[in-house]
Amino acid sequence: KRILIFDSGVGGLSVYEQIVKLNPCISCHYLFDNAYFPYGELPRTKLVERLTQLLADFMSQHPVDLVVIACNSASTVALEALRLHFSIPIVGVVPAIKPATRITTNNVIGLLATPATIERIYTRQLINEFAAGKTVLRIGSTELVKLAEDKLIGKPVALKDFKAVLAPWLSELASDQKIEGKEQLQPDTLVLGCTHFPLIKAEIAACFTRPIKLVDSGEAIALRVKQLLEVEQHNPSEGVAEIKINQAFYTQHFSDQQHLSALCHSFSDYG
Ligand code: DGN
Repeated sequence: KRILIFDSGVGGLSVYEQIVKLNPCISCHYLFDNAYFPYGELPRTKLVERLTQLLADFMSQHPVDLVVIACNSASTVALEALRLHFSIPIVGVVPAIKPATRITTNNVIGLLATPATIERIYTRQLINEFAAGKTVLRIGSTELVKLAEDKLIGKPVALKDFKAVLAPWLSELASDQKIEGKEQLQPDTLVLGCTHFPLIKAEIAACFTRPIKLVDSGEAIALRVKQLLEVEQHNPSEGVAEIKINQAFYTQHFSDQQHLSALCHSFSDYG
């Protein structure tokens, strides 16, 4: 079985890692759209159009059985359109709000994502549906995405830059946390709502002096891929071959045995 994992940058590698752990026999293409990075800042119509073209173009040359949109910024806005356009299963990655509601003990959850994911109607609906009665605080950050990219290509990253982003959640007594004279509780659980963020889990955790739980969607996605591929084995898909366009994007094929660190190496070589 062959799958395509897609992101605008290297963030989807955190999802790739979980997918191959649970599905060791599949073979993966990893496609990332550097030309339009970061996706968090693109308008909706542009993003849908770009994704549809890229995927169609790629799959016309490399047929796959399933696609994972390993990007919350893209999945929260384009999933429905992509599922309508393509006939193979398309799995999206969205913030793990629901699992976080089962993990929090003080009922305060912090959602950390790109500014676009934070603003999406889809994200608001997730919160309304699954986190009723809980407090969900939000930080949207492109800076953290850049720090994750830097870390992966081996550039030094400083903890103070992470702390600057997470500052609103680092102090128990910050005056801006007071609501009607009452101190608002700080999150005890953070949802990593961007696929870049599991790659900087250690740095995020190191910013906190209190115990903090970090939740991401990687494992759930890996499980979903496994279920869908099992079904697919009984109903083989035809693959898709649609419009052929000629746009600048980077693509590389990896064998199933390669590990994340080897992949990252390939990426930095790739430029
Ligand atoms: N990794 C993407 C996400 O999960 O939202 C964000 C990448 C970007 O384009 N900023």
